[in-house]
Amino acid sequence: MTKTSRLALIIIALCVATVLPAQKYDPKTYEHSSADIPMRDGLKLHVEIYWPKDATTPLPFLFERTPYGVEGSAGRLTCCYSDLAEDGYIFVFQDIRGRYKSEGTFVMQRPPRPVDSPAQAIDEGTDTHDSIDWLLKNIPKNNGRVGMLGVSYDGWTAAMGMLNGHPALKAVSPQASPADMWIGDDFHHNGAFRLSYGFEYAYLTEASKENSDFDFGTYDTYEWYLKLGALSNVQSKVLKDKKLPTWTDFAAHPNYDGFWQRQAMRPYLTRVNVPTLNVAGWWDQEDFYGPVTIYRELEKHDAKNQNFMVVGPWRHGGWAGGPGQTLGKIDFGSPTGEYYRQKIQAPFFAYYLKDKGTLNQPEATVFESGSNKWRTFDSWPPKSAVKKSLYFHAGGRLSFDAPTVNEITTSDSYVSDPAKPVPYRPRPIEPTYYPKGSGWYTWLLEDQRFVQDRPDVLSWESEPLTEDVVVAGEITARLFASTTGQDADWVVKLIDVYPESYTSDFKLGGYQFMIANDVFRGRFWKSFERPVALVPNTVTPFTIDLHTQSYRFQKGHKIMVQVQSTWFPIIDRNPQTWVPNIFLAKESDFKAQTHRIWRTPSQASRVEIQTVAP
Ligand code: PG9
Repeated sequence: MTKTSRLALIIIALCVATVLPAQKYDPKTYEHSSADIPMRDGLKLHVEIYWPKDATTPLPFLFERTPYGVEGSAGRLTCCYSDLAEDGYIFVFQDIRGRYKSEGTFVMQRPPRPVDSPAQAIDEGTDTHDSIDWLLKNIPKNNGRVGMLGVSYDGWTAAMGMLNGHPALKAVSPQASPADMWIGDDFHHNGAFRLSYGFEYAYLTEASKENSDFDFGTYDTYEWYLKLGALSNVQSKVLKDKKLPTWTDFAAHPNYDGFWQRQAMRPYLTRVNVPTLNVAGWWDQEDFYGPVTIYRELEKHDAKNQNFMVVGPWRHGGWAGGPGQTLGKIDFGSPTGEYYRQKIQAPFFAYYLKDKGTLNQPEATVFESGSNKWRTFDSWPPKSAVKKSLYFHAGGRLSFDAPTVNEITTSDSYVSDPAKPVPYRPRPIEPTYYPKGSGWYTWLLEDQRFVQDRPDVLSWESEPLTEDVVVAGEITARLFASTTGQDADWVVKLIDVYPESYTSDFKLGGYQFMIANDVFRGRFWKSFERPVALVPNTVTPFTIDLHTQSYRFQKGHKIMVQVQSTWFPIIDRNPQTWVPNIFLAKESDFKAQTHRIWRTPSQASRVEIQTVAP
């Protein structure tokens, strides 16, 4: 924080001191106690509670529920919540059911109980409700209001907390909360299984009551997963007699069936009636689909205009602590995380929980990377956004002009071999959460030149731009593709190619910076519920949601699109022959196939972007 902004905060704090006892945060000024709170079914959930000992007026609660253990949560007041702590709250951190010191059984993303359930039936919503009831009655000097926040799993528990709408719950900030684990968050994207994340996370949370890392016994997990072979070997050769419920569920539910649909948040969000600050990071390697989807769904019935969205240039949770100025090799020009915590998050909770100030929260606050500026809009995507298409052409050219009958060739092809998959980040690929450092956190910002010359990665590149192209809104790939096989994955990446001679940072000359991406498992092109085999050598249309962005491609830069069919081991290998369930595929089912991307006037493969005027 700069001296001036620190001073400004102190001055604001002094101004409101007559109303509320705001104080400069000092960990020593907080008291601490623990409790085990009884739930409606008699089981107890453990909490750690911190409150400012010198508070002279009643304070609201800020409540976070986590599967990751609450011991030592005092550290969170320093690393992440210091701006909130300066304002003064009663912080409560809870171990969710079945984790660490809480009783009961952990269920990965336990779906909400049916509406006609008996009174004793539990879910994360009832656990939140019962905990809030208890806190209001048992913790002295509270002002009767509660806020919830958290990142990722903790963001999801905050979102689930809003479904049961305890009347004291007055403001919620679900941050990077997953919304649908099959369509677009941690475990699958468009039906393609996120192998390394799914396996390692299931082990982390289900191998025992407290976190435990799987021991690969090797540094480069690319090698380990490749040697593993077919997915069925995870149970038979790795886990053997050990059962991880989530792994069993992955294998039993390869399609978008009732299991995943019950867990997905979209249908439940109509129940929400509480101010909501949705937070996401443009380079979130875990849950970007979730927060944007939650915002969008809540917006459909936001009659009171109390549903907001903030997206910054962050990795998963990158806004929660630290300055947030750089990520990987990219410098975004200002401490965006600090800005968010001081100027957006703290005022949001202070307004709804403490009646402090007026709320000037715009509908959508997005960081426009490239120009590196915060922008605000009264809708997202902006109403003024205009769709443009980046078409693929012969000779690896990309342009805003559609292909004509005069193109020299009408398609590009490559052989994709499941035995030699394209790494999703440069090897060695450390275990996802390797404690001594892992490229996981910044892999979405890797320079894509590391794969550009592979024969199984196709690239189309524009001429240097003669003026800025400003993306604000949705990005969608429309591929027309055929394969010699019966299934294929399609990975599409939209890339900003920096000029070769990049004077502001010489090391970034020619950098291929991925600004949007995703994978689509071909068998689901007609239906996520009922996959079908692709017909060999037949052109099929695939629509791939590359999500939303706010990005300025600057004059002199080039735009590139890359297409490939493996992204290993974040995505499992597609056998490319027809098997009803890839989790049961045999080694012999995996075959190299030739894939072809078409670019004729009637089958014009392209990436559509929503743009606003430069
Ligand atoms: N991405 C993690 C997660 C959330 C919810 C379910 C499963 C995984 C997390 O960071 O908490």
